[in-house]
Amino acid sequence: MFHWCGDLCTSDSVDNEETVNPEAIRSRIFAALDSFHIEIPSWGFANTGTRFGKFIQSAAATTIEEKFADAAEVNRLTGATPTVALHVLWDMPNGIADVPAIEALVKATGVRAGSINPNMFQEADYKFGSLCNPSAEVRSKATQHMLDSVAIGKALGSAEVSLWLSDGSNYPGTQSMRRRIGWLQEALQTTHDALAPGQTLLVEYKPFEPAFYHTDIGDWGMALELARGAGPHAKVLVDTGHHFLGTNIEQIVAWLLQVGALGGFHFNDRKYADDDLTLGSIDPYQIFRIFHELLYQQHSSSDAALPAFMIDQSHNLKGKVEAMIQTVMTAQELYAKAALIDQEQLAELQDSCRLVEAEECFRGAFWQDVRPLVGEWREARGLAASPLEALRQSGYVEQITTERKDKNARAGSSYA
Ligand SMILES: [Mn+2]
Repeated sequence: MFHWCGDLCTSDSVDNEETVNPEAIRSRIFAALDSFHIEIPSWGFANTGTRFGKFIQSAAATTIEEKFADAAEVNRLTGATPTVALHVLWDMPNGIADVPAIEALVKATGVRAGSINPNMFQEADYKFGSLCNPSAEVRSKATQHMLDSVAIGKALGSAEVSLWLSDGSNYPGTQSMRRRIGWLQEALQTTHDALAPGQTLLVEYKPFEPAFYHTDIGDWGMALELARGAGPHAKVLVDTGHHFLGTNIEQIVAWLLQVGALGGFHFNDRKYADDDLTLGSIDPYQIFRIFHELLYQQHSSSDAALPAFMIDQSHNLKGKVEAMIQTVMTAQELYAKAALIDQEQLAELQDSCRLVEAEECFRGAFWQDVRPLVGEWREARGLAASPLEALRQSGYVEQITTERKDKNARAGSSYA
């Protein structure tokens, strides 16, 4: 008789039925969670909204100090978010001159600077593109900003410079897609040449929005080709929301792992487009399938380093700190589930084309409720079993609401 649990099962001599070995499950989950870290974005704590307007929250972070404080609170409660992604425009408006201020915050909060995200969109000059702008002057300004971002990353000891390019066009024939490819290749090679040892250039793709006819890095094939052309320290970043509906994202992940080109993830969930909803809120099975590919890689190659896991979400209805903690908890739960798949047993079933059994081996892990064991892992690591409950008890959200509500009340919610 087939059981999903593979080497997590133990034979029971009385009725010759196998039962799950709780110790084996516990140690599998603990080992997976010990190596699981996920980066949180500074912009996830600030006021955001929809394309129609911002929804101001009384507790939203209004300064970089407040963003670091919120990130530190998430890390204190989850123990899994040691770094915060920074956006140069929003967090370091004076560029490299802001490095000492960030260093002071790192020292004060214990949260390190994570990926550096250049600003390639919020500038009047970038109306027709940044690195792909037909104007050589604008391209050169954008390339210089990439180099500044590399210098910021170097100064902060941050491993990734993460490029999301919003360049594209809205109408056929209005731009030369061919010439823009060449400009982009040139800019990424220049950026790559400036990387310090240990720095990685991440190239993110997106099929549409804000441009609606073509985007200059539209899919993973374009991103891969650009990364390869730039050099060995450029890799592809997969944002789970940046695909057309129905795209097999875990297959893209499998390919990028196979060719050694997967640099990182921006996790989020969506129902329709790039909705930036909470990870796993719409389709937890998809994140599980992606995690399986990563764990397969770890299993099949002992020296395989995990790519950078990052969250790219913006919550405009949920409370921001609460939603971030919920996200981290969901990521840990799905990662723990994926770690329960018995890779050897699955490979055997796949090789002998025992389709239903293979599928049961796979989805059997998904259907395990790992939450109690994830809670046990937290307690074993000196954390609260439920970070969400601990947040409620801490009074942190009430405290920041009091401190920030006047400043947020003055913030405008309109884009007009
Ligand atoms: Mn992203």
